[in-house]
Formats: sequence, structure tokens, C-alpha cells
Amino acid sequence: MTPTLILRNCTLANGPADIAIENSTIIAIEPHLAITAPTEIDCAGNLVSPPFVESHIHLDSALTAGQPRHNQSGTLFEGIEIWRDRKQTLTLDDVKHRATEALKLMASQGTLFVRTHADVSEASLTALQGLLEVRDAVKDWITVQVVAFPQDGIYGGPKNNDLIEEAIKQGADAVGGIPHYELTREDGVRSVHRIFELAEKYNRLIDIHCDEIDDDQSRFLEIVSACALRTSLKEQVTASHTTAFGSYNDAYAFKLMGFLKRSEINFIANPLINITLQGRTDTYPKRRGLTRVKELWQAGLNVSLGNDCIQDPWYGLGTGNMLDVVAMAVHVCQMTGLKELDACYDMATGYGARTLNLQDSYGIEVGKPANLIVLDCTSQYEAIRRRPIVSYVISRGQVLIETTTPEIKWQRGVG
Ligand code: 17E
Ligand code: FE2
Repeated sequence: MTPTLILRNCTLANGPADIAIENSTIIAIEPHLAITAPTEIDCAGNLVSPPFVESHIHLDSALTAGQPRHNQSGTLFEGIEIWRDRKQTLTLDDVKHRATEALKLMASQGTLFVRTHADVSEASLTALQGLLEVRDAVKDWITVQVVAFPQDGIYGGPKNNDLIEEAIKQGADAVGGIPHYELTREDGVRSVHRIFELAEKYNRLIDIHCDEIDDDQSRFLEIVSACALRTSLKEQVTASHTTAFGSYNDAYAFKLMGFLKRSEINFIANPLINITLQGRTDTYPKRRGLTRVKELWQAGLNVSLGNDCIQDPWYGLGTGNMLDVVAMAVHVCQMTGLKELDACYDMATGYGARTLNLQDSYGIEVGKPANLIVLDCTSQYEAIRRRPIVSYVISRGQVLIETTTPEIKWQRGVG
């Protein structure tokens, strides 16, 4: 064993440890390592965690808030219209620059695994091309998956059906969709079948924007679940948002939950954005606009979390911080019990890796790639409560980013 980097006095989720890394691999995890390394970091009892996993973000629209105008109604649909205008002016450099800036922001807050959607409703496929180039350019420090996402619907324009297939041929990792925004319910159903056909044909993952609406009659999730069961794609399939699930009547939700358990698909909730986007047509009581995160987790289904947006037509706020997302999930989903808090942390880490189908190479275990973060706190509970800085981001066995905690200096004695 010739370690290149050792982290001492770490607090892992299951207790204290020293961690030895050789080049890009974790080679030892023990209470006290006697060996030394040319670089050593004293973690001083702080929490060492696998990196955050951003399961759902739109990097093509990131950092465009206000261009060409702000979203006044706060609805999904006004956001789509604003983006339809903004995307007419997309250039490759524009997409690549903003996406890379957003990824740097995310990495500095501990995220090293990302699934992004690329809108493929434009004939030029500029957003897709930009994000594929960024994915390849950053791969030695952050892992990016790209979903071919037809924002305007697979059947919403004459070319869209061909464009999504072209996007997959060009190298998108996953097939996306938006059945609740297709022009009719029938088109929505047809679009889900088409997504599965493409995924099987090209051997790709699936991640569908599904039922992102308060309409209790929006029921494409059952189609996604049935297709996942019939094709056996199961854990390769993800339903994003599914906010209508929060509006289904309990009798239907109960039946659906049984089907979902059989289909074993993944779910992604985006609490920061959907708490603001949904419920806009309600007066009072006003819906929370989130899927049934707690109940899905209690049923043993895999749920992960995303920011969805960083300053774009749908959400003008956001910094890409996964702990902000976790904290919002804890509040909106009322997951304040100790086990529930830990589950929400897992939704931003290990459960996210499961959604991305990366679990074999993810986690703090001997033999796995050395990707980990050191937080300025001693437990997951503290991390959620205080949302501290990430002191060290270690990517592929090397220190990628170091951040120091701001010092508070009292200038006179009080109390
Ligand atoms: N597009 C969409 O359909 N839904 C969203 N939440 C965003 C983009 C951000
Ligand atoms: Fe989204």
C-alpha cells in the first residue's frame, strides 16, 4: 500500500475512520491507519460524505433569468414560453459557458455527479451539442449525464419526434419526455410508448418529466410504470417531478403505489422549484405541489432530489446547493423525524447515485473511486440544519477544491 492521500479523523455515517487513497482509488478505511502519505488532511472529526448527486437540473437554461424577461406568473407554462424565446438566440459558446459555470458552482458545494436535461425541441440541437461537449470536457473532475428532453413535446411540433431520435444517436445518455404537455392526453400516452421504444432500441436510460402539474387527472405515471414493468427496464426508468401525485385521491394513490412497487422505477422530486411553481391556480387551501416523497420512501421506492434550476425562466433563485434542496424537502414533505432527516440526506447522495445507475462506482468503500467531500459539521443532521460549507472536495483521488469557513470576529463583549 502506497497511499497518495490520507484523510484522518473522519466521521463517516457509521462512525470514525481514517481513509487512505492511492491515485484515484480508496484503498483503506480503518479506525487508525499507521501508514502515512505525501498529502494528509486532518478532518478533525468532521463529516466525510460521498459527494452530492444532482439528479435533475437544466444546464442549458441555467443562468439566463431575466432573458429576455422575468417570469411574472411563476408558472411552468410561462417559463416554457420565455425559454422558447430565449432558445432562439442560443449559441454553442453560450450554452457551454453557462453550463460550465453552473457545474463549477455545484462542485464547489460538493456535487460531483449530475444529470442534466438538454432541450431537443430545436432543429439545430444546439443545447444538446453544447451539453454533450461539456460532459466530455469536464469528465475528469465531475460526472455528467445528458437527457434528451423534448421541452415542447415529442408530438408538439412536426420535427420533434425525429429530433429526439437524432439526439440519442448523437450520444445522449437518457431519453426524456413531457407527456402532460403534449397537445392531447392521447399524444401524452403515445409519447411514453415512443420513449420506451427509443430507450430499448438504443439501450439508454429513461428520465421523463411526468405529471408536473396540479391536475389530479394527469395520470401518465401509471403508463410509465406499466411500460417499465412490461419492458423490464425498471430501475433504468425515472419519473421526475410527478407533482400531480400530490393531488390524486387516496383510493387511486393507494392502488398506484402498489403498481409502482412492482415496477421499481426511480423518482425525483425538485422541492425548491415545485413549491414555487405549483399551486399557482389555487386560492386557499394552497397545494404544496410536491409528489408523495415520504410515502414513496416508506414504500421502499427510490427517491432522489434535484435543484432543477439555477436562475432560469422557471426559478430566478438558486445556487445549485444540494443541502438547500434537502432542507426544503424536509420542510415541505414534513420529514423531520431523525430517520427521515437521514433519508432526505440519502436522497441527495446514495439514492441519487441509484437513480443515475451509478451505484457500483459510488460511495466510500475500499476499491471504489475516491470521490468524497468533507463538510464543516459532524453529522448529516447538522449538515441539513446549518448547511455548512464543504471544506474539501476530493475528486478522482485529488483535492479539487478547498474552502475555508468565514471567521466571525466579535468587536466587543456582550451578554
Ligand atoms: N421544464 C419543465 O418542463 N419543467 C421544469 N420544472 C423546468 C423546465 C425547470
Ligand atoms: Fe425539470
